[in-house]
Amino acid sequence: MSIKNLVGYQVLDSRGRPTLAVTLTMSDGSIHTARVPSGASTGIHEAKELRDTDTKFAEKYYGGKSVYQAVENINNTIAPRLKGHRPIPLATDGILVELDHTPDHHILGANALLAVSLAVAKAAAHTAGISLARYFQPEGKLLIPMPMVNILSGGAHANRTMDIQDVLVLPNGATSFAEALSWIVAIRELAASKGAKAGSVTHLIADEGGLGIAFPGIDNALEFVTGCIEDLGLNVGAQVSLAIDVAAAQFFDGTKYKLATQDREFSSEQFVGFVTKLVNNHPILSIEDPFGEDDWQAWSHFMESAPSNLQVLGDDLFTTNAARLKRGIEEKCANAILIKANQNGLVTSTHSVLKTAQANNFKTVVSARSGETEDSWLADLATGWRASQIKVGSTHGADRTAKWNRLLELEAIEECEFARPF
Ligand code: 2PG
Ligand code: MG
Repeated sequence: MSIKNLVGYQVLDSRGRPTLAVTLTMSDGSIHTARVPSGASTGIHEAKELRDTDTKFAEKYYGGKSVYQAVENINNTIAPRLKGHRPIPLATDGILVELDHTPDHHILGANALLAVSLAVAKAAAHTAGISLARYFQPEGKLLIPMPMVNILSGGAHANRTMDIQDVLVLPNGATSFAEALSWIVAIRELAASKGAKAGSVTHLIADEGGLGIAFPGIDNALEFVTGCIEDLGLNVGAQVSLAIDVAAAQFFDGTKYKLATQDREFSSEQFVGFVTKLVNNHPILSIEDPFGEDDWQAWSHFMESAPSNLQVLGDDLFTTNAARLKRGIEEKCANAILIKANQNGLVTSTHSVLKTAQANNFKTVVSARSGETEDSWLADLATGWRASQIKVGSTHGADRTAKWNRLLELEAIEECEFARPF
């Protein structure tokens, strides 16, 4: 079976902004569509997402955010080159790299490359007669990753109601994905009703489906979520723990960390102290991006005294980039990596970064973006790649539930086990 046709076009993401889709038709008539996500708190070292800011396509209605240039790159440059090829991700991704060999894929756009790369992966799984998850792990039990789920949103995802971006929960004591999800839904429901009783607006949801409740300080937000877990009779620590995405690059100006809601600022060294106190005072099992994306020293300094069971997770720090991960491993800056395919640009090279992390005993957390679509490939990749965790935002919004529901489906229909990384 070979690729008969490939068509790129613009669709909308969960924020109502343009993003890219590709529909690939195979010689057997089967059709495979993939849609790419888009971040808001993007790291500066991410692969280049092509938007029509200055191109001939820029038009006022989408405020420079349209992706027609990337569409043209798919239809005029990539499609003619891939037609007739068999859908073999390593080979076709190799052709994509030949067409745009720049490290950040700024010529054709990482969004254009990823849409094609994903559509080919789906076609490859179809050709093999198996699910996309199975395609990456043909034998043995699949590993359903542990969900890390957003309860409270702040930062760039919720009009900066909190300085940090997310307070999340990790159902580390759950024995199945279905059980984990049931706990999380209960926590989020209780958080919404407690927040509403305290006078907050909780029926409006943030970019990733979380609650944008304003708290005077980070400690208050963490205590609030801990209280919700306790009120449900769940054991804090043994069954459910906290995780946070500080997204510190959003408030680090290269010299100072500035917490605007508290009107406080910290030097890099002082912020290491602040973060250390936070993780010691709360049941936090995972902390993401506690420091700026190029403040490598703060990361390694923090790691020296961080609790040994704490997951220190690099998102903007690593941007799913092999060279940055290598440096992080060498300098002992973290012990886990967030994996986002669109930070990298290709399915196979994203997988390769994840495998390097696994080989170096880093935990891997496959993650959605704050701008998502109803596509569910992320669930299959995370499962087929044996990632230890998956982060998709909260439990509200079809863009989020598409992934959770696909994981429930995989758990029901495939031979699976549930990841217990902690
Ligand atoms: C993050 C992601 C998802 P964004 O920082 O981890 O929560 O946000 O997609 O906006 O970069
Ligand atoms: Mg992040």
